[in-house]
Amino acid sequence: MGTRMMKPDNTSMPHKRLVIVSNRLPVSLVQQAGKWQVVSSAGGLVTAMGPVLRNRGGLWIGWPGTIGQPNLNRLLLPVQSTIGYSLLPVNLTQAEHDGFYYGFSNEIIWPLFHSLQSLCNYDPGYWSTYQTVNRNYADVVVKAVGAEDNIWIHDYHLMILGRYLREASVASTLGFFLHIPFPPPDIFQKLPWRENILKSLMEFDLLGFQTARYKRNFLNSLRMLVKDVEILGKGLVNRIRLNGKEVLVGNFPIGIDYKSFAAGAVAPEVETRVRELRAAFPDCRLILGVDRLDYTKGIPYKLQAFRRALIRYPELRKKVTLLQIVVPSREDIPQYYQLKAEIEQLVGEINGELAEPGWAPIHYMFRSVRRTELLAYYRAADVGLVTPLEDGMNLVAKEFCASSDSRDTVLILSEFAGAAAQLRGGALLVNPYDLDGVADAIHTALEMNPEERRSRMRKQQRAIREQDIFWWVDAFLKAGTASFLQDFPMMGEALPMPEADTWWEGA
Ligand code: ADQ
Repeated sequence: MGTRMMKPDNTSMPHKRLVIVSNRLPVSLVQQAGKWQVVSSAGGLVTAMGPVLRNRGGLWIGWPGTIGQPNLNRLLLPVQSTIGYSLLPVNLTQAEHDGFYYGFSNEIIWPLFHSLQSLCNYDPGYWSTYQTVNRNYADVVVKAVGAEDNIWIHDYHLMILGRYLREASVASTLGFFLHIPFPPPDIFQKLPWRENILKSLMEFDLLGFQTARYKRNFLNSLRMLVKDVEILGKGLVNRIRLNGKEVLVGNFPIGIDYKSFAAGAVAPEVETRVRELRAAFPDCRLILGVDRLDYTKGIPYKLQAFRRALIRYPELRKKVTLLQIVVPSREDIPQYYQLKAEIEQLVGEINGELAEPGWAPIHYMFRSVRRTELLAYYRAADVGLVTPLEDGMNLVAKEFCASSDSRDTVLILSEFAGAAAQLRGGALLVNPYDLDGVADAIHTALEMNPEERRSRMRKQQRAIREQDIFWWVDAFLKAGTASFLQDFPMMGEALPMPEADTWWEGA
């Protein structure tokens, strides 16, 4: 792209090797009973990248989840033949990991990019470690790649990696995808290192955001903070021109492995578990919340909105239970363990205030659950309640719909989740800060007639099925090929994309 444009990528040519770089490798090294074990991660991204990496003889670079182990390469060797692609570990010291991951990434970028700037801790030491660690990643990448490789870098941990790669004369095509939101310019500009980050992002050839809104926020920040930047193209995809270089920027909503959720949800062991769960809550409709422990997920607001629903609509008492699963996460950061305490206090308060013999309004679990169990919860529920204050996409919302076999369940979804752009035709959209509004949506969901429930769920399932995780990988990779770019009309026009009507959300 731009000056580093790739050769046309058509079927007569071999695919270029794909190199993925992310904070974590798709496997972790863990020590169990004195022995090192390689544990795979089963996330959608790993599932979707697997076939592409295998076909292209790919490579994944990242941190293997362990500190101070000198033989990382040797320990990772055996698993590579099983997964069918190569793994290259980045070694980090404890101090590097703490300043980079807990510090800069999760005490500055995470809250700021979720528009919660009052939670940021702008420690200059964190910035210095973030640069050091991005340089460490660059050192590993530089030694492993050639000019013909396509490199796809993931997420907010590695936003300045492109700069170090270019400084080391890496000429490969560099793509970057941001999994979290990009904030509006008046929030982004609070970041002391804002120009550095924006200019570093401009070292990539292709930038991907989850939604049109985040892409627009990014472009507006560029306009505001970077001199001489030109933004070309309207609507679906844009080109950014700066100092003679062109960068392509688009929005690619991440999906899930739809078929695997739909099929998994009707497996016999899940059916059995669904029956047990329903029997455990006799005569009660179930509202389900599944969230990682994180202040962006809006769990305290959700609990309060549920309390409002029980107060505004007393007929719901003893007829409905909120099953709230919270998955442990980042508990070393003060805001996270404070949040856990706040949630537990609220659950106690609400149950204390409203419980009646044989019925507690909230059933709360703080643990990670196995996939069979998760699917059973998705299926057993009548209503999914997903109310983040801000969320890049929110895969739980999509997984809940994909697992809804009977299709007559209702999703209540925050309008501030990226997923709202695709699911707005079917989900009941709410403002998570509006406690009465969410309470009313809970009531509406429970009152809705089965026909409407089914028709709404069908719409959501179609959207999630059509733009699944495989579609997402394909869409991003296609956007980075010269053959695709050559089809673009000249700048200034609205740029057509393949499958344009399903590809992009409305802006
Ligand atoms: P997350 O903030 O982690 O991801 P989310 O998209 O909801 O949020 O994904 C959570 C994942 O954890 C889901 O795939 C879910 O199945 C899994 N999970 C949920 N509950 C679990 C449980 N109890 N036990 C085990 N696993 C559980 C970030 C961004 C999101 C974006 C994704 C992908 O913050 O906005 O959607 O990346 O880009």
